[in-house]
Amino acid sequence: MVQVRKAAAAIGAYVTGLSLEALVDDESLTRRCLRPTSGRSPGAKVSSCGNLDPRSRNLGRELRELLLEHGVLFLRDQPLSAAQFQALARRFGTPLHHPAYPVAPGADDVHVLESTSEAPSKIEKWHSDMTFSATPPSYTLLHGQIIPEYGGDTLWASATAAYEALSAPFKTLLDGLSAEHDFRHGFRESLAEPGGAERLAPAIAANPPVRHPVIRTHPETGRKAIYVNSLFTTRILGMTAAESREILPFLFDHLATDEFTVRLNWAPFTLVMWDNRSTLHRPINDYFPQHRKHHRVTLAGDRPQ
Ligand SMILES: O=C(O)CCC(=O)C(=O)O
Repeated sequence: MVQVRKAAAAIGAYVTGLSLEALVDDESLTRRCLRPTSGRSPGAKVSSCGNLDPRSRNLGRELRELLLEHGVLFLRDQPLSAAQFQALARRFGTPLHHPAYPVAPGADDVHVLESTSEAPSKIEKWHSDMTFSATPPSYTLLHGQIIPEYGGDTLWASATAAYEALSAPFKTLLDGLSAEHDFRHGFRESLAEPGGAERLAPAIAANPPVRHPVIRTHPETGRKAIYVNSLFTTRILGMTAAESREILPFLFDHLATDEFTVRLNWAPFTLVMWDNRSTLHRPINDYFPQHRKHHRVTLAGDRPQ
């Protein structure tokens, strides 16, 4: 039976009793769920399917509803190949290309996020994915491949809870403001590496700075959330540089308030799905010299309003 257990007060839920492999893989679904019917009638009858009821072909919709409610879902023990992971992601939306990450062999929509002591991950700031884009992703799916024995956890924060905790006068000040988000800001360390500027030149040309509302309204739930992040947001437009320099760090700190966060300790084949419109996340790079690797798909979203 599928069970959902809240992981923290403001954000996150563990979903158990669910095989995503069966959801994406018709052959596997057939193998697991179909038994010959009795008597002479041809074909097979859908019967019990381990933890997954085949009627859960509605599962995509149900998981989406859970995501809207909890912001991030954690599913343990989902041994999907890159191709299966890609098929799963495609059930939730249209995968996006990322200008800076390689893709998995045979699964062009699946990006590989790999970090070793020779080539360590440079992402350690709180962010919502790809806000340097005019239409940033709605959802991200991340699938654990190589997980360090210790460290390498990821944090998520509820930008909705953070918004709702602001005072009414401060909400009024922020509502209606826009901020600038810049690819170059998020990838400045990579740009500073030897050859980095040349490698990322096409991505920079394709991603000029964009503006997004500081407070966005979720297109599906109608709930408001703070939509700035320390990785990509450079300034609040229409304010003086000094005002922006005060308010942005306040918002970055406020978003990371412990009570708005949840923390995941990964295991191989842990699968996480999150809603970028209402959450931020931050990996913790405390595992070197161990190796860490994930598969990731981001799904198309709309223009933040
Ligand atoms: O590696 C992680 O834990 C999170 C990765 C990340 O920040 C991202 O996918 O944007």
